Amino acid sequence: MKIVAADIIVSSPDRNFVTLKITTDEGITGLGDATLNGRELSVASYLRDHVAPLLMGRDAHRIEDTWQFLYRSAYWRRGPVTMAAIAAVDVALWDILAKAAGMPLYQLLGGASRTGIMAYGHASGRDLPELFDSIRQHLDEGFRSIRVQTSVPGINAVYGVAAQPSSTGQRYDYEPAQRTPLPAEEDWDTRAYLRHLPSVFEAVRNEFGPELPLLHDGHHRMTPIQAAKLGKALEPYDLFWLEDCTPAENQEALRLVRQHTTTPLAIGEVFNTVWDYQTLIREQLIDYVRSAVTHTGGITAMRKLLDFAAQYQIKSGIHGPTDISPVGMAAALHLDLAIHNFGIQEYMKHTPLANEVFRQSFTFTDGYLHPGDQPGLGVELDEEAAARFPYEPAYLPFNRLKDGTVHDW
Ligand code: KDG
Ligand code: MG
Repeated sequence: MKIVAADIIVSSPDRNFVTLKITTDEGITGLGDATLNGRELSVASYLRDHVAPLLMGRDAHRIEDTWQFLYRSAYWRRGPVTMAAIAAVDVALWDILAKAAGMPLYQLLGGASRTGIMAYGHASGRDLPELFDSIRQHLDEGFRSIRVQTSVPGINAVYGVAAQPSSTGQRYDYEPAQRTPLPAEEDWDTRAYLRHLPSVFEAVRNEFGPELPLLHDGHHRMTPIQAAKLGKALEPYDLFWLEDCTPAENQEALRLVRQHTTTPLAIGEVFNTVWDYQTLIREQLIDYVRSAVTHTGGITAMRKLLDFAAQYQIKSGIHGPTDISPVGMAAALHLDLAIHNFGIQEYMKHTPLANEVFRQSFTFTDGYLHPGDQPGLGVELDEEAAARFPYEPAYLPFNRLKDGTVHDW
């Protein structure tokens, strides 16, 4: 079965998505998600200009060989653009293989290890009443695990708080990338955040009781000692995880955090290879691997990463915000269902417009996701619908401290 076409489709149904469609001489097509939020066209170009020509005539069955060929023959390794492009090819080839076998992808990955995939939703509020309403709404929608993000007195805009206005005057929502010619500037004050956050978790526990799994995303903003202090302060509220407490490209930083707190730690949505986790996993400095299938080299690489993590009782927590397209989300769900060391899956619903472009077959029932039993990934791309929504430039925001210093966002 030879590859005869590789098309790159850039579409913007409410937000930008980059999709790779590989076609074989047997007429089977496969989809891969190549979306890199705020840098979409660089992956589209990498695929169109440098990868698509190399794929022509290759045997679509040879997934591992194609992965190694794309990784090693570029000479220049790793990085989000390269690894997102390789991931898109990898996922599209797995989609083709599973369609050719007439099976849902998870069957080819070893079959289901569970009946459903526990998912967490994103609750947020500018104050406690708004936050409590948001948690209740998520519980009503069926979520049984909840991420809690909150505004902080003295800070104008904080990542993850849906109802705050964005710089374009729209609801900030869960879609921080804004269609503005320049990245929006937000503000940050770590001391104010560290003072405020434990009181919010105390209030949430008092209102919703001890059972509900609660998560929080620190979004890379703390130094190691600040992260250690926060982890310790949150211990009474029994978090499922504290995510991205430091900018973890410095893996050693997590040693210090770990020495001070038993709050479980999740890290890795900005990582793109197993090498970014080497120290973190070997020294058991984290509890959950947050990589996206789409940013970390696809199913082939994620499987190896999660098998490595499994040797240290570290579990998956695959990245799943709305900048992961329904194609990338489906890939995550097939992997979640098959692996043994599954932890939890992030789930943010895509907008109705995005769902017009991507027809999905995964389900969400009573807190659990399932990828469905269609052959392959179970996602179809409506190319006519995709063409109705051309690319629009959009940037993620960035932070400045009160004195004007640029800070991690
Ligand atoms: O594009 C940036 C988002 O993917 C990121 O901000 C989302 O931190 C995130 C999360 O945990 O979903
Ligand atoms: Mg995150």
